Amino acid sequence: MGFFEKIKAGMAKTRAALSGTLGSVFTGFSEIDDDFYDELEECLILADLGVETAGKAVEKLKKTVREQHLKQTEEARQALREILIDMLNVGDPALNLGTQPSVILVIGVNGVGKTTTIGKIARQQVEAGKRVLLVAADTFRAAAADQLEIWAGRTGAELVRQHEGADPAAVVFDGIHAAKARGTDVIIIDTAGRLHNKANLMNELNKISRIVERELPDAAREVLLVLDGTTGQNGLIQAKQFKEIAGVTAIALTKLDGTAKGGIVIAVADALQIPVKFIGVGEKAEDLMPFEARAFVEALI
Ligand SMILES: Nc1nc2c(ncn2[C@@H]2O[C@H](COP(=O)(O)OP(=O)(O)OP(=O)(O)O)[C@@H](O)[C@H]2O)c(=O)[nH]1
Ligand SMILES: [Mg+2]
Repeated sequence: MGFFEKIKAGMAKTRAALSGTLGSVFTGFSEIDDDFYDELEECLILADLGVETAGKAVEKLKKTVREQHLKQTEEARQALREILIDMLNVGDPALNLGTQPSVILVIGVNGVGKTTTIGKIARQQVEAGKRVLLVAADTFRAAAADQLEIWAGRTGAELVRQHEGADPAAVVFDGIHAAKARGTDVIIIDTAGRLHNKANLMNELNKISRIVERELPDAAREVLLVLDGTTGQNGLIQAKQFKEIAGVTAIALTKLDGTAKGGIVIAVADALQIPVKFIGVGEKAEDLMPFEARAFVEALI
């Protein structure tokens, strides 16, 4: 399956929902008038762009229609595509892995798909010829490290883990030293999503960040926030909190295969101004796609 087909298949539920609603807006109205804009905005909100982002997109469309004297709704469809692509382009969509080693710190609340996403990224990096080390800094549950170990075995990545309840920052310290000794290219750190409270989580993430900074001051670093695409606007609230406490540099949206509300990708990029770098479209190792704004929007609209 090609890249475009894969996005289309992964986003099938969103596409089905949108082709019904958006399709009837673009074909049902013969001219671009207020009713057209109202209906369009409603469709975008339903697809989970959110009130704010949908409103912004429609305002931009009105401006383009005015400036370019567009008359046909089909022309408006083309213009909307370009507007949404533009709204998604908020930074470099590629991972910054320019140093050896480089570090990806993966964060997010429990169950969103952090560990699975790490396994999928490991697979891509190993396939690209990189030496990858997974660090099990989710020491909250023993099963978390076991799950990461399975992914390491499956993808050909290496693993550093300790016992349940170990200090996550100490595991990261171990991982970095192992990476330096072994000539690792990419270190990927798994963290706990479930902690007693927000202050606790913040302390732990801070501590891990400080260790990385101290031990690898010149390394390229990504702080990848994983969000469950099916949680919609709630995920967005979570994301804003993480952005505040953890200096997020990149976002992965998972489980888009399971939702008709894939427009959340646009809402997240627009609201946070942080690039979406991956989308998850299934549970298997190959079901993670590097994000490409144009292919994404063209698959949707
Ligand atoms: N359909 C689908 N399922 C996914 C996707 N990504 C992850 N999952 C599933 O979501 C569930 C949770 O994934 P995990 O990777 O364990 O999530 P986590 O964030 O590490 O969870 P904790 O370690 O408990 O915080 C698993 O059943 C995964 O298979 C995706 O893109 N699509
Ligand atoms: Mg996990």
